[in-house]
Amino acid sequence: IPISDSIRTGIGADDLRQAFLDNLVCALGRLPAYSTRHDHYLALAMTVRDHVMRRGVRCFEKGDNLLVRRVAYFSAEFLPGPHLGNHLLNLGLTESIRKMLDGLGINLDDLLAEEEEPGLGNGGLGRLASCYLDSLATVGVQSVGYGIRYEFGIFDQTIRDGWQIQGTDKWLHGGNPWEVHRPGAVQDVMFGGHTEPWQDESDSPRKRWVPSIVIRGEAYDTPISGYDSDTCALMRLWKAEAVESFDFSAFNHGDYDRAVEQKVASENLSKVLYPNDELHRGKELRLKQQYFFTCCALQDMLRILSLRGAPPESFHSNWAVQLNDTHPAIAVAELMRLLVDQHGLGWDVAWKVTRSTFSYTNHTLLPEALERWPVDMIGGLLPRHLEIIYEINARFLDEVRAAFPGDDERLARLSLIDESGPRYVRMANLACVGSQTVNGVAELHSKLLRQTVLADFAALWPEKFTNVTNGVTPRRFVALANPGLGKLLAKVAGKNWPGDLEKLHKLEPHAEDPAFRQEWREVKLSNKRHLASLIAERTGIEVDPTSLFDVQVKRIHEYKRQHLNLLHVLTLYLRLKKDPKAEVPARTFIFGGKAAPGYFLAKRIIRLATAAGELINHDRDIAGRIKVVFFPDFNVRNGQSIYPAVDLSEQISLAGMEASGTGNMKMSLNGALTIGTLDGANVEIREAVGEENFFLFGLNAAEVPALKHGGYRPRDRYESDPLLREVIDFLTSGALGEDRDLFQPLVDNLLYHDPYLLLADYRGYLNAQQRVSELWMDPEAWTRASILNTARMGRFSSDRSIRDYCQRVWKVNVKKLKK
Ligand code: 26Q
Repeated sequence: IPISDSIRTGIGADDLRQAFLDNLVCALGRLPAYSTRHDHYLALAMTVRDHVMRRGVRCFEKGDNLLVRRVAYFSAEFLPGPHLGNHLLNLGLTESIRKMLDGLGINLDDLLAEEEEPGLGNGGLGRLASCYLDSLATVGVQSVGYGIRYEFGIFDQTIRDGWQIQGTDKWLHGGNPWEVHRPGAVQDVMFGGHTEPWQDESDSPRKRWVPSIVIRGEAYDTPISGYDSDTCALMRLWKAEAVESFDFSAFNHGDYDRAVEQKVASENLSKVLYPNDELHRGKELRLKQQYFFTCCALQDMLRILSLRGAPPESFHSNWAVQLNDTHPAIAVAELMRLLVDQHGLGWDVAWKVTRSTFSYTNHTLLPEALERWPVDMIGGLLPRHLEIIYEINARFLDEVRAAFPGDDERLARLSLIDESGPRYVRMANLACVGSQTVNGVAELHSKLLRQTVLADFAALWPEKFTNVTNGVTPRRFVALANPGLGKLLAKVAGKNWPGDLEKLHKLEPHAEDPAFRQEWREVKLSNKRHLASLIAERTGIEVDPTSLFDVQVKRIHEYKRQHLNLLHVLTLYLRLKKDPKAEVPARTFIFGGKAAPGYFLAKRIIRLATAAGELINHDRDIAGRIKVVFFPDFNVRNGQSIYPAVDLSEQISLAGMEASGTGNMKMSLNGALTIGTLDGANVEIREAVGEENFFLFGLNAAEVPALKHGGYRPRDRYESDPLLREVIDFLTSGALGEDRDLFQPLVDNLLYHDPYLLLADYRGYLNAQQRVSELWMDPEAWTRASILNTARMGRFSSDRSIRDYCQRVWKVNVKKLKK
């Protein structure tokens, strides 16, 4: 049966209108006269989804005919952001849809505002996964993003009395028009029980897993369109359900309570996203989630393989799997189990297939973030996997012994099992051993990975290691978020710039043109006006759109050093109080980001930002020359309103701590200048935009361990620097609210531990901020630097990252760029 065209996916004005009204009436059952804005949003989303689905189905058919190798991106998190506007941009339908709706008296922007974003991730890692699906579709790679359909995503943040309050994310409550449930793609997932030996027909010894629990995975598909492309990626998320036979057997025996309990326990598996990033706690439910989705995904991939008529031995030529950090690393053992136990392959063949399938991306050097699971927990939940992990380990350690005879310490470090105390399975080691390629996410990070956490693996297999610097999609974060800038870019770089971001280099000569600079400033100012009105609406704070917008938005973490930023804010405040004539250009400090609910100091940092705002924003002596805003509920949608309005991008993590950062790229692409350390991708951004267009400060990654091991005493810095002493004392002076003890924990941490070396970098940061103020007072020079930032950031498109992965990691072909 051919995939035909129809009115449903026509692009003429009448087709679009008919499709929209049909969806409103036939699919939603609404009387147009009584329909609500939300109904209109749903009807439009369904109309647009039809277009994307048709592409998706055609593209899948082509991939199967040509037997192309597909990419499966395994990630416990995705943060796609609102879909509607993005699809319209990708399909080139924005204007015709707007006109069609106008004809019905409906405003497109109102409908765009109706969409709830899927907050199925914590931050950078989840957003990166979504940028990559966008780029996979754009550069024409067949791909599936496999993950979990959390019923409750990352919490909603509100600020009450200056404190973060967590609310429940209810993204599915208004209905989700973007997903399609696929009852045909259901999978069973086993847990618990024991294993037992058996013999097959040829008398070979085999193992069988007899589980104590089975849970069902239901597939929900969300199509992800590409820009100017007929390829479409798929995000396939798994929802946990009870297996009916199980409840019914208990139910039939009259054990109603047990049946219900079983059902609830099963469904709990995909209920909620864990809201902590960068801190690993050995929570069993989290391990269940990880196994659940990778097990569903691998079985699904084997099913698709057999639809192609290909044997399981050819798994790796049909699929490349990318592990987004170690969260899905249990998949290495699971694929072995499926190939050996279910499909009867010999160990050696299965191991070759497995190792040729997986690649592993590391996103962190923080030791507290490295995943380890108690051996007993894995043994209880996944007894067969523990056996397989032991077998992989035994064979691997034989290999190591041959390469490094007698080196027992090395053996202990490389082992998949940490035996230094209670025994743990080290997921990063499992991922390294089971992968073809291992990469970090920025040049510096990849280098440090090879030198520190994964040094032993890098010594063993240097050729496995590579770097792929992160990127961001210019569709969502420039074209959609900043249409004013988009228009300007189209004029000088051609209208296809979002599909070929290196074209932005064409901007460079225009940096010298005063008339162009004027236009550039007007775009920025208008974005800042828009953000100022959002700030007023959300916080009640009035800010001056002509002031310097100094922005730090990202998860709240000590290593990201939002509190260093706040020390600067308060230093400026104290200076203005003492010397009202001081030449301090007007600035608006904007903070945003969620703190993990159990992260005490992160919550105090938020409280410090709001306390600084309460004090400074109302101080008559300051008269609005500086303002401090905490923008609540930073997420993808809010990011799209914030990034275009940034003048100064704060990227001030302690060197060696931020694997890459991606907000740094989003801001600089939108014409912000960066104040930052030599950390993560900042290093490459500075190289790209030119050191004269970047405000550098701080220790570098080599100096950090040197200082720490040399007996760093933060208290000495405090004693010897009067400005520093003044500002630290101010925190507990009572001026920041009646409760003097509020910030004592932060102060104690800084004075007696200072693990992220704020006091060491304080002076350098102040000096860099002084240079910022000076350049800001020369608007022409500032604008020139701003234009050059955008012009030179083309290499940070996620399209480039994906091309790198295709070449260096997955070995799949991509479309050539159009001339
Ligand atoms: C692990 C185990 C149990 C519970 C939660 C987690 C968990 C969840 C999320 C651990 C880590 C994360 C997220 C990490 C993350 O977002 N890392 C960021 O990844 C970005 C994309 O590569 C980088 O740009 C950032 O530098 C890095 O911090």
